[in-house]
Amino acid sequence: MKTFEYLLDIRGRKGAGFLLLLDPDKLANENLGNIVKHAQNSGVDAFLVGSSLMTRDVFEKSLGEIKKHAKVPVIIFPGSLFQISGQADAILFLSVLASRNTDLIVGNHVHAAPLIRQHKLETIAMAYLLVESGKLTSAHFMSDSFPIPREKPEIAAAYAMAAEMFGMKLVYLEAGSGANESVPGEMVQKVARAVNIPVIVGGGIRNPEKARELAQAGASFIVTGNFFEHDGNSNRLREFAKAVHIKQPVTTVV
Ligand code: 1GP
Repeated sequence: MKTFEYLLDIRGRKGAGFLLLLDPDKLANENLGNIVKHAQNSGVDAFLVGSSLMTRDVFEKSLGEIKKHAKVPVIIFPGSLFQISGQADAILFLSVLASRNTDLIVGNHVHAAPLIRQHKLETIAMAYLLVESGKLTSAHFMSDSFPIPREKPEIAAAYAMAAEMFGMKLVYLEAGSGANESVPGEMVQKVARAVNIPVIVGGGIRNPEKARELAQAGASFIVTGNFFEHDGNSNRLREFAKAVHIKQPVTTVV
């Protein structure tokens, strides 16, 4: 099964999918195997791998380690052209639609395309939309994108419609890693109702209640990264997964 079909299947069976973002720049290689095993035993549906800024040359090595232990798909969520590898199952072929830098809308993609084709890597075309989140995050800064105002869900919905009309397969509503505030539920709802393609929501999600609220608002996939990079939080992965899987009975959401 292709990775995108797998994601659609997860959404169909579980109501929404739980994606864990692994940032190779922040995680020590020797810990990755245990993180991956624990995460998938806890109900994580797929791994996203990427970073808005790599300060160490560890992308390939980390990806190899993650892939070695992963039973669920490993999907590159590229922060730059340096994050392309044939070791992954798929790559989010993302366009920062509201960027002021044309290379991030379509430009880097031209350089990436022949390499992706050479690796026979599955591409999942995705609109990446930055949403105002209470602080300037790395994602906002690096993507040279005006964030969509929080109280203007109709702007996000219009971007999502345009993405769908372009033939994109996913829309990512991004508050930015470590955001003060996650994407508003009202915006998620408006976007999810405006398009037929799945909506991914991430950035600043730090508790299962918020994850569930956003899944119930219409997010097809919830992404967390930062929260699980902190010591002790990994024992809460199962709680998050249960909260996101809105079609499954939830017994212990605290
Ligand atoms: C970042 O949306 C993801 O691209 C995850 O954000 O690290 O805040 O969970 P957090």
